[in-house]
Amino acid sequence: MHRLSTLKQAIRTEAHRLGFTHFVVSPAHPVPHLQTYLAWVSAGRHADMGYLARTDTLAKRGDPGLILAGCQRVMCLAMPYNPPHAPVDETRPGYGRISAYARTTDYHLIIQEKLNALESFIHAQAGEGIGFKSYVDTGPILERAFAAQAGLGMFGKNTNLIIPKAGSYVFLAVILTDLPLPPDAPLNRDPCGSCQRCIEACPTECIRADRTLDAARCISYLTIENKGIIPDPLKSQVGSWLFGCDICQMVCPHNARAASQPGALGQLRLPEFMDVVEIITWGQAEFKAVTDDTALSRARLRGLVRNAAIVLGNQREIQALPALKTRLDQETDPTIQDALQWALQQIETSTRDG
Ligand code: B12
Ligand code: SF4
Ligand code: SF4
Repeated sequence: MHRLSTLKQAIRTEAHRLGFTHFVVSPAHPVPHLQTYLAWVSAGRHADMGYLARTDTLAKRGDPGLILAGCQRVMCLAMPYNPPHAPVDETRPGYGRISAYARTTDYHLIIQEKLNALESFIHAQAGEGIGFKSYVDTGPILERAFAAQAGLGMFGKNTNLIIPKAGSYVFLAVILTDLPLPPDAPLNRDPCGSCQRCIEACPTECIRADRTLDAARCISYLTIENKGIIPDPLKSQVGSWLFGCDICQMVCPHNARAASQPGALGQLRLPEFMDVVEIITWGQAEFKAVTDDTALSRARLRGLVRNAAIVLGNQREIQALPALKTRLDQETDPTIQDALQWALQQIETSTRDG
């Protein structure tokens, strides 16, 4: 036991050196809050994110031993990213907003490399025979639930994991292992009390009372994961969000003092507001040049052009009419055509009425 406590401390120190600000260890069994997850999926709240409901991934979410034979612990790590700077209601005509997490080189790439380095460190310390499987975001594992179970933070009403004093602008990562490191205890506190700010501020009212989301209505889902047409009533709720949404975190008092983070995720590569008229004119080459190796590449060109049109429609941006019309003349993709037509209609109606 003593040897494992010493090893755990050495791993924590190395994790900090690699840029993770928090490191805790959770037992792998039983899986925390699995029933909440299963009920969420059964109710279809995962929208079109089919990977969340596949039978094989459901089984793995229920038993980390199906991912790593003999899995005993889930090491949970957090790495903060730069918070948004402009106020929550700031709109810049002709510009769309991108969520704070997406402004550096894609965190999946950076953090996975650091997880590999941490695994190598543990192998060097404790022997090559130790089993690992690490994930950042993309694995079939309830990252937030394990992190909460080991006291890394607490679930807020906005469903994000909130770390005391640090807030929620953090990425989570996990390393499953067969090494029986001493586990950490949960915090067992509610970070919210009577606060409801995120629920009141969410434009699409998708935050549910049981601390889950109706993902189909969340702007983050609509602008990133949803590959098809955004329903008209939700288009207006997207506001100026070009990629992702930070509103429920921006209004959260736990993030009031979130500090700019130096270093671990590298330089900011994208601005907080991007020129959406320009994006309307983009082809694959321009898209690739700007978004390569950033999280924005996940939306693909068609997603980003769709979102840019919706932002312009919401802003009633008259200057954008020529670009929108030119693109519509050339466009063959029905999802983009729909967004362009909607934007033109919004702008033309407002010009007529105003
Ligand atoms: C699918 C997904 C989404 C979906 C659905 C989000 C959701 N809230 O369910 C969409 C596309 C909308 C999304 C959006 C965002 N996401 Co996302 N997403 C995921 C992903 C891949 C799975 C989440 C999931 O399983 N959801 C289903 C719900 C039911 O499960 P859950 O989130 O674990 O929720 C648990 C709690 O509700 C808990 N619970 C319920 N009641 C109670 C009560 C108590 C007291 C407790 C303790 C727990 C509890 O039980 C649930 C089951 O574990 C995770 C990575 C991962 N593998 O976990 C990232 C992840 C959650 N996303 C992340 C981020 C950064 C975001 C965005 C901020 C990005 C952005 N700026 O646009 C937004 C935030 C939106 C929001 N308010 O949640 C981070 C969150 C970091 C954090 N501090 O929490 C994660 C962990 C990725 C990462 N590795 O860093 N995301
Ligand atoms: S990310 Fe935006 S749309 Fe999604 S729950 Fe938070 S405020 Fe609502
Ligand atoms: S805004 Fe208030 S209710 Fe929402 S997560 Fe933060 S503290 Fe909780």
